Amino acid sequence: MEKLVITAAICGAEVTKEQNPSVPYTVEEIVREAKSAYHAGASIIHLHVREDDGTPTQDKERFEVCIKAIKEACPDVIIQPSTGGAVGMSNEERLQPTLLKPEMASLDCGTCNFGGDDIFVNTENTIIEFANTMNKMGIKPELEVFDKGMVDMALRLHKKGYIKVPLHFNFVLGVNGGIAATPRDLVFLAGSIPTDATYTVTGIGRHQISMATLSMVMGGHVRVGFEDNLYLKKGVLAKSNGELVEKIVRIAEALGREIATPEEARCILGLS
Ligand code: KMH
Ligand code: ZN
Repeated sequence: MEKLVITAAICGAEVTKEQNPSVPYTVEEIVREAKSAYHAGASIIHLHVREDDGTPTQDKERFEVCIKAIKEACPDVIIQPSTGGAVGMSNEERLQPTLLKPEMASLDCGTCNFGGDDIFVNTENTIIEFANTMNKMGIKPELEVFDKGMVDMALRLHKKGYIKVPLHFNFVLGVNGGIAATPRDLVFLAGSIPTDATYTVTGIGRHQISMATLSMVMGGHVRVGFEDNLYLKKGVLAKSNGELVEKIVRIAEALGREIATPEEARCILGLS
């Protein structure tokens, strides 16, 4: 089986230090968390950034400073800024990190409820605008899928020429408003994409490790980290993103799945 690409979503836009004191806000904290994940075996950092007080931001300068600092600490890691940002941000705000021409960026493939009164809005025209921007900047999109219709949207926009091969999906299961984190639903999603596409699996909250394990068995890749889950196990907060990556690496070893280096991840994902 292909080597395992581990993505660490170290920060997110929603989780707070009140929930887990290790959630990073400052540049130093973001670098600390990226480093811990990288040294544990992550080859991709899915990156959101915050103001020092924790407010989520898509500010270009803040991304620039964080990316530079992460690259100094983890020279070969793949950095994948979010273009999802936080619920309620404008498209222009969300697109700012693409100006830095990162290797990859997230491309959210549809609108969904996002818990409580929140709606994460990604209209068809928004997705096309974001895809066009990434094409222009030479950025590989990771196709974020929160529900099955988003796979169909991505495939339709691929057919129309907006999204280029090789396709790489991230199946996010367990958001309040998205597809449930069940084996049946993951098998359904994985069976709905072309056989030459790659995919990563993100299980939300308590589903993080079980969904990741299932993906490893199925031949998919995995994402872990504070953005999606704050606990190492029931009732025990993770001290770092690295601890979550270490747990995945132990399971991968038990399953006989080798871990991809960033260079190997570039090859698997078709990054130049
Ligand atoms: N924070 C969520 C509203 C992405 O990074 O592209 C959106 C999100 C997805 O996290
Ligand atoms: Zn994100």
